[in-house]
Amino acid sequence: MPTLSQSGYISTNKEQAVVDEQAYCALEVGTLGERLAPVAAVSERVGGDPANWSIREVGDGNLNLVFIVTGEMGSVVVKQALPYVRMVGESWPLPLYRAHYEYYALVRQAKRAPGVAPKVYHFDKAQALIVMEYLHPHVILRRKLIKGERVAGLGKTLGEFCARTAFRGSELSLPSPEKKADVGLFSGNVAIPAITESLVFTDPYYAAEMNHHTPQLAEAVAALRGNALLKAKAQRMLLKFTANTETMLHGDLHSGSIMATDDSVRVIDPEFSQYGPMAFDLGMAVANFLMAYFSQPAHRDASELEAYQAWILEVISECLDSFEAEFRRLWHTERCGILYPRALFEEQGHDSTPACEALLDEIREDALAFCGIEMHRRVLSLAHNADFEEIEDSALRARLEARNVKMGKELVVNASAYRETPALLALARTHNR
Ligand code: SR1
Ligand code: MG
Repeated sequence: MPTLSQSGYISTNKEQAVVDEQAYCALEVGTLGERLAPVAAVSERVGGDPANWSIREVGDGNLNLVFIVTGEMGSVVVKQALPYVRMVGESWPLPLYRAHYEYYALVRQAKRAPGVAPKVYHFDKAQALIVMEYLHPHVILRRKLIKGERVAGLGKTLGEFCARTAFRGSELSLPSPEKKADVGLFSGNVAIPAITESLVFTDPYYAAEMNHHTPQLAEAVAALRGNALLKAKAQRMLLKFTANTETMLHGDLHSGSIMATDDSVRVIDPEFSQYGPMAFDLGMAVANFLMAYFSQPAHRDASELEAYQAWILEVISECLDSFEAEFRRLWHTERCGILYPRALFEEQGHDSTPACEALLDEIREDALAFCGIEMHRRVLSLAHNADFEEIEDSALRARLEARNVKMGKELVVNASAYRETPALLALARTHNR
């Protein structure tokens, strides 16, 4: 399959590998200090003698190397793409150019939703390497949700982040030439969207080669895969995902892409960024909260379970509500692109509020359908999430996963019925019984 090479020319995968291999060299703990000492962005922040730097590889994601480098003055994170999928190995090559898109996305997120993404200190295209802010004492949100820890402002921060990036990355706000140029730029990222297109939208719905699921879930899986209406709706959502370049997405907004303390929330890891539908990130985030919710009976004592699950539902509600509140605010204060221009509405004495509400209805409905699909893929396709995966008792795991799978199905085929948040939360409670 042709891909865009680092030089910007279309090439075959084979040529890509040759180009990359000439300059690229994967970092190692033993040599990282020596290699990055000449980079001022690193040495000035870390400080002291590079020979004394403490260097740890902490990457626990599916794709990349991630190092924390600490010296006398401070710490930085160094993230480097590998030329293959880390969780699978060298048998699944993956172009290094994905690091460019992660860098482009981080820069845009910093402008569109300030203060949420990590600050970028240095980018090395040939090495597919980004040096960025060390978030401390933040930990991966998924770990906190499994432990039963609360994060103040979680739903609000995420809802606002999704609204700001959705609105300000679209032609509701961006000058049209700038937005179209950006769509062109990001369209060079072929390999990463291809992962989402298959692992998220397609593989869960048939016996794809890399799939796996808990054996006792077989009946629920068969029901899902036998549902042609569901498969058609999932493919309709895939068509929207591939063809609708409304805004720049984070593209992988699960609870492993969020870091938090008790009261601070940051969004990391936008390497799956692409231009796509405004509803996508919101739907992914809500799906990951719902999966945390359904998995709780395996992680909590009865004494804490009800209250903690109720808190997760509050987070979902806050996330959806603050998305809409922030989107409405931006609609009225920052709508300066070619879409829904004031010349057609306010300047003609027409209130544009109904147009905004109709758009929000569509976004909510699409978000819930994307949400249901994400709930399916995380228990049926290749990359499962720890919320369920760490449940050792496979019978219990299957029971909880089945709740998740069934609610996901309802959201995909009947999303419009859950437009109002109370209806969505009631559906979750019903499946949780
Ligand atoms: C082969 S990559 C598997 C998954 O990891 C990433 O975080 C994405 O969610 C992707 O679908
Ligand atoms: Mg990731």
